[in-house]
Amino acid sequence: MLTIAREAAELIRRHRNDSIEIISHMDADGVCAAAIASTALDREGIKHHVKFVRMLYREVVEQLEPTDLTLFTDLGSSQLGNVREKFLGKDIIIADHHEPEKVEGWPELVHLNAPLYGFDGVQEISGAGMAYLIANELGQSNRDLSALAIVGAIGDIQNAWGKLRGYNRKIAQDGIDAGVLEQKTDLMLYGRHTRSILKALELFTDPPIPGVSNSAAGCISLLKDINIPFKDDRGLRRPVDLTDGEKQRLATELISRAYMYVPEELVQYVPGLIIGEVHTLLNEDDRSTLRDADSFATCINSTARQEQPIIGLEVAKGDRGAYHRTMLNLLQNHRRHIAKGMEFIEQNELKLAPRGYLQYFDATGAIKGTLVGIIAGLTIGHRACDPYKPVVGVVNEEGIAKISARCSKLLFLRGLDLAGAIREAARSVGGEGGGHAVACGAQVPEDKVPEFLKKFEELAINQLG
Ligand SMILES: [Mn+2]
Repeated sequence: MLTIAREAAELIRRHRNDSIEIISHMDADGVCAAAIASTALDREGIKHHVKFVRMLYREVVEQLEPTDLTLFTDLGSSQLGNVREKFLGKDIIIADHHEPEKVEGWPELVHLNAPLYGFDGVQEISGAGMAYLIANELGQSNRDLSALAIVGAIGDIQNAWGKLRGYNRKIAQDGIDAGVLEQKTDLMLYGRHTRSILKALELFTDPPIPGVSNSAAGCISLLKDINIPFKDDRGLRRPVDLTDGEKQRLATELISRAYMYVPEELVQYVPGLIIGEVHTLLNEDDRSTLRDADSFATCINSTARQEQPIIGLEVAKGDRGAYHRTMLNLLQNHRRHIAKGMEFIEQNELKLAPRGYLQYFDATGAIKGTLVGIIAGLTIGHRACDPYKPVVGVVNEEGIAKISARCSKLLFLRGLDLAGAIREAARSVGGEGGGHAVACGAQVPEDKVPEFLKKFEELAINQLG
């Protein structure tokens, strides 16, 4: 694979005075991938453009104008047929980790694809990681970009096992060696640097902790019980402010409480969701939303979800001025939209698919198609929901049903792969689907939704045996 990365780097150098375009996926991983490639090109003094697309559907590819060299990052492989029609005979590089479509390449195509070289693109390397391999071949000084590759991997939930695996570990080690990344075992509370310990606990819902998740009062009394002050003379303490001893006491307490309600067959996976590896970007301010890799990924994701990936790109490339401020505003907007979406969940009961395993909601008109996945994810932690069953959200827009599915990481650790199931179910009713094992989506014709749900549920049940 590294030989191909070197080939890609050489092709870029050969085109150094030509027009170059980077086309990347409009999600956190894709934005990080583009930021890595773009920074590496900047450092070589190579001019280029960056563009983002959601998917390389045929009509999207038709709109693209091939330049002297096009670099696709975090997409391209799984829609190689569409790309081929437009780019056959053109110099292009594809740096992707998605399963490749079985379509013949062409001599001018440099196809750097993880599964093609025996690497696991679901678990072990992301699109940003693939872009990093090329950057690394362009110059050893690009090793600092490994931190962004880890943000991309986490954006694609490649740390769902509580730690990075495979090639991602190698990339993280580059970041540690370059002094830009710290990796350590810690409580996996979201917002380690930016939230109070109280808020972080209250919002922790996977797995749900009885008396803690969604309970502000419960969090106060829990901390009191185990003798952890939630504030000090500098104000509210954050997860990172806790001493090692305090963290240990808290972890023990959270794990033992979670055990009480988790179904027996899932118990063994609980500690791995509470304690795991966390990644810190050492060049970011201690209180910045960009300090923690997971939180960094959320920031970038919020720009992509609101169709402003260029803002995320500039922030990922290092802007801490105007773009960064815009990003913080987008993040706030994003949270407002989410809060509004959750009101819908509060007011409407979840429905059940025919066999009572899938829980779903239809939020047509109430939630935008681009947010339905995030709302489905938050619904898992919500009291009206069975957290040990997947949640599906449906929004109809112009005759097309936008569907998202989420499940607890516990189910995934037990062997549920929603992405595989949703892909097959969508295909069976003439739609398309895919994504990650715990977070995926599909588009199907609106009138096929009941049929789709039935099929999806069947496939999910079969996976768990
Ligand atoms: Mn990706």
